[in-house]
Amino acid sequence: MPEQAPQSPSIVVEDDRTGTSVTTLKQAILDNLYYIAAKMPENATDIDYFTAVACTVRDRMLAQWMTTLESYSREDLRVVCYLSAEFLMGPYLANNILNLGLTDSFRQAAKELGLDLDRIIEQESEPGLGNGGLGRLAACYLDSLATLGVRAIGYGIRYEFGMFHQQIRDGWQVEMTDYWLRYGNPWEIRRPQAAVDVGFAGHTEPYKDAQGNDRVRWVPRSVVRGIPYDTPIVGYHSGVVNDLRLWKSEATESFYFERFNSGDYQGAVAEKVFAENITKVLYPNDEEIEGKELRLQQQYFFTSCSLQDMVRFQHRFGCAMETFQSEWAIQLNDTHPSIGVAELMRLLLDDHGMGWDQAWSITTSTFSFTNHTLLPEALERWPLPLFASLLPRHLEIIYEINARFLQEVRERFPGDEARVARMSIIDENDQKYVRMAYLACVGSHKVNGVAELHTQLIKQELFHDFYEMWPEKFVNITNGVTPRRWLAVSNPEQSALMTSKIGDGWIGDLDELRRLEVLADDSAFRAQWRKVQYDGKVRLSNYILKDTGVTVDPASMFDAQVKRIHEYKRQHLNVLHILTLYHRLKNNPNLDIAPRTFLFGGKAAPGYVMAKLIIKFINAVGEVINNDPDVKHRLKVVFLPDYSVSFGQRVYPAADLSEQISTAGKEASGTGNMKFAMNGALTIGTLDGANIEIREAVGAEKFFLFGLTADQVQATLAAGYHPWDIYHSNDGLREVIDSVASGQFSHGDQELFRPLLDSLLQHDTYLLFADYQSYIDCQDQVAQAYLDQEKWSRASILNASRMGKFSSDRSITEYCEGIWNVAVKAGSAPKPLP
Ligand code: F58
Repeated sequence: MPEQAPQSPSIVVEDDRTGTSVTTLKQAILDNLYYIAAKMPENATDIDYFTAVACTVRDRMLAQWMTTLESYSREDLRVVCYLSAEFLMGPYLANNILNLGLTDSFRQAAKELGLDLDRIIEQESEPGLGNGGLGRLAACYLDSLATLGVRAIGYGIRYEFGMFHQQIRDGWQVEMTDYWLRYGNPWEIRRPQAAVDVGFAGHTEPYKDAQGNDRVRWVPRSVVRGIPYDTPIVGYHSGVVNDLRLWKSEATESFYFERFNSGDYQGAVAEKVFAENITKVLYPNDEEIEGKELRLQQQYFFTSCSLQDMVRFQHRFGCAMETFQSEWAIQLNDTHPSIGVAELMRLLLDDHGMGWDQAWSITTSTFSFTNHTLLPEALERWPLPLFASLLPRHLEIIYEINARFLQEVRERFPGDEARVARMSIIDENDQKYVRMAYLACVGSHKVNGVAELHTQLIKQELFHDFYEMWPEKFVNITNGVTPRRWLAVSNPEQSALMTSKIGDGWIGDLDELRRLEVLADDSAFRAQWRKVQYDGKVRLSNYILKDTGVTVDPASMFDAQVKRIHEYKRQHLNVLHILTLYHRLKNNPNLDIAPRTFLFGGKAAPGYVMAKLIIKFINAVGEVINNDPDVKHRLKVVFLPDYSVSFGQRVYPAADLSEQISTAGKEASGTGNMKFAMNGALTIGTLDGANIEIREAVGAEKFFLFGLTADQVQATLAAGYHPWDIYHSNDGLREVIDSVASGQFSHGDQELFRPLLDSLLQHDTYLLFADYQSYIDCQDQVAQAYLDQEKWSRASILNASRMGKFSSDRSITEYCEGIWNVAVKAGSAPKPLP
C-alpha cells in the first residue's frame, strides 16, 4: 500500500514493506501490528509491539537476504559453512536494527508512536541454543562473516528447549525448562520444501552396480525428516544477509503411515516420538556426555541434513560433485559435527559412486576443525557398540579411513606400534571407542586452537603425534567477539562517547579505537569516561535490586566473574579472597578497605554436583557478609541468576574488574575476558588462554597478573602436590578454610561444604591453594590501584582502546585467509595495527 499519493515530482514514495523513512517505519509498525499480530494499538501488549517491530525490521532485510542467497549460484564464490551444534545468538532486534543502520530512525519512529524502543527490545526471549563460550563464539562469527561480506551459512539444530533457566532457591540452583518459542519467533522462516531425510540404524549390504563395481548400500531402520528453519543474519553496513539454517526433526509421513496402516499403532507412535525427540532439547552438559545416544543422534542428524543441503545446492549450481571442495569450506566447531567426515565420504562413495581416493581428497580439502578444550572429560568418544548400532555404514567407513591412516603412520614411523595405537581413531584400550577428535583431525586439512597458548598445548599434548606427522596442519586463530553486540548495542553510552571523539568507524574496524589512546591523558575525557562507567553501574545496581533484592553501592568497585560454573574456572578461589577480606574486617572492624561489590553469574551443569555446591557456597557467603553489621556495607556479594547473552550485555559495561582466574592451561581462550576489557574493565588473571594476549595488547602494567604458569602447574602436579601443606603453612588460608568448616556460613552445619573442602584439602586438582597467596597479594594491589581513580580511568581507557585484536572481524579474516581460502569484501577487512 503506497504511503501517500505523490504531491510533487520531488517526493519519493517509499514502499511500506521496505522504506526506511521515519514516516514509513511508523506506518509499517502499525500495519504489522494489525496484519501480523492482529491487534489494534489500544489493546496491543508489549509482546505484540515487539512482533510488529521485529517484522518491520525483517521486511527490511529481505531484499538483501534474497540477493545474497541468489549470489550463491551466480557468483563463483566458495561458501563457508560453519557447522555447530550450538549457536548462542542472543536477542536479535537491537543488533539487526544497528547492523541495518536504522537505529536512529527506529528510535524516532517508536517515539512518535508513543513507544519506548528499549522496552520493546527487552520483550524478546532470547534463543539460548548454546551452553557458553563455544556457542556464543559461533554467533559472533556469523555477525563478522556477514559484516565482512563473506558468503556463509551457519548450520545447526533448532532445539525446541534451549539452555535451562536458572533460579536460585535457598542459595541452590534450580533448573527450569526454556520454552523460548512460546510467543513464536518472528525471525525464522520454515522451509518444508527444502526438507531432507536422514537414516538411522539398520544394516549394510554389498552389491554390484551396473558396471560391475563392488558397492555398499545402507538400509536404515528409521528415517527422520529434517526441516530447515532459516534466520537472516545481517552484516553491519555490508549489504550482505547470510543464513542461519537450523534443522528440526520430524517424522516422515510415509514411514508413519505405513506402520499405522499395518495396524502397528504403537510402533507408529514410537517412530514419531523417536523422530521428534532428536531436536527437542539442548544438552546442558559440561560434564561427561559419553554414551548419550540421543546426543549422537543429534550430531549425525544436523550434520547429515547440512551436508545433503550442500549437495543439493551443488546440483542446483549445475556443478559436478568432483568440484565440491571448490564450492564449500566446512568448519567443524569442535567435534560435535565431526561425524560429517564419514558422512561426506558416504555421500560421495555410496550415493555418487566416487572412488575412495578422490572422495578422500575432496573430504579433507573441504573440512577444517576447531578444538575448544584440552579437558579430557570434554573430549568426545563414542562406545563402539552404540556407534555400530546407530551408524553401521559410517563405522565401516571410519574403519577404512583408520586403516589407511594407520598405514601412513607405519610408513612414516616404522616399527613404532605404540604410536600407531595412540593415534588410532578407534581406541582399543579396554572398551572400544571411536575418538571423534582424531576423526576430525585426520579428516581436515587444518586444525586450529583458539588462543596462542592453547594451540601450543594442542601441539605439545592433545595432538602431539598428529603434529609430528603434519606440522603444517596446525594453526592458531585467537578468538574474537563482535564489537557490534558487545559494545555498540550493549554499551550505548560508552559507544556514544567514543564516537563523539573518533567517529563511528570503530564499529566496523575495532583497531580504530587506538585513536582514543591520546585521550587517556586528557583529564576532562577521563571524567566523561568515569561518568559513563558510573552510569552503567547505577543501571546494573537498579537491576540487581529488582532481581535479587540486594542493594549495592555503585560507588564501590564492581568486581565481576560471570561464566559457566566449573572448578577449573575457580569461582571458589574468588570466594576465598572474599572470605579473606571478611576476616580482616572481623579482626579489625575499622580497617580502611576499598568498598567492593562482588558479582557472580553462571550456570552449573545439572549433573555437576561440585559446581552446584559452589553456587550454594557463593550464596551462603553472600548471605552472611551482606547482613553482617560489622561489614558496614563495604563488601557485598551478589549471585545474579540466569546468566545469558542479555544478562552479559548488562554486566560487561558495569564492571570495574574482570576476574579471569582459571588454572593456567585449562581455559582454551575465554571470550568474556575480551568483552569486559572492551567495556573498560581491568583484568585480574592468570597466564591462561587469551588472557596472555590481552595482557600483551594492553600492557603488562595494566593487567593484574598472578599465579602459576601452565608449565609451573604441570611441574607442581608432577612433583607431588600437597595442598594440605599449604593449608598448614598459610595462616590466612587456614583461618578462611576453618571458618567454612566450622559452619559459620551454613547456619552451623559442618557437613554442607565438606565435599568442597575435602576436595581442596586432599586433591585441589585446580591448584587453588597453590595460587592463593599470589591471588590475595594481587587483589591487594587492585584495591590499592582503585584508590587512584585518575590512574585507574587512564588504564581503563587504554584497555578499551587496545582491544582491536579481539574483534571477531580479525579472527574471521584469519580463517578466510589461512583456512578457508575465501576473500573478505574489499575495504571491509580490518587494517593492520598502526
Ligand atoms: C569454550 N568451550 C572454552 N564448550 O572453554 C573457552 O575457553 C573458549 O573461549 C570457548 O569455548 C570458545 O572457543 C565451550 O564453551 C562448551 O560449551 C561445550 C558444549 C558441548 C558440551 C560440552 C561443553
